[in-house]
Amino acid sequence: MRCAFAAVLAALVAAPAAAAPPARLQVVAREFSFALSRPKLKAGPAIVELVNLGQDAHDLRLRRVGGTSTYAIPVVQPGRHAALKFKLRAGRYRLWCSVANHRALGMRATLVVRR
Ligand SMILES: [Cu+2]
Repeated sequence: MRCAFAAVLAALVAAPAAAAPPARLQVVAREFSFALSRPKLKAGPAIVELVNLGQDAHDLRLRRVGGTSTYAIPVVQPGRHAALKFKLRAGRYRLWCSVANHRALGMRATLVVRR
């Protein structure tokens, strides 16, 4: 029994870095702001969760500065949340809400993704 446990432990320790869990970012939306659970993430797969603690519907858009593709979490109703997995390259990302004029009202943020 003890040997089997040691073997499992050794296998876990030897697991390649590719098996590392994805980075996680939680974005809390309110009128009219975004609060990020962390300002920086490590590049690679990331689970981004949008939590709507406001009274209006909100969505989330992410775009790397200098990049051409925009990642999106579709509209989330008040009191609800949604999460999507993205593969993020290193760089600086702009985050915003694309509903009505929410971006101009303050629903924007910056995220740094490190190598
Ligand atoms: Cu919004």
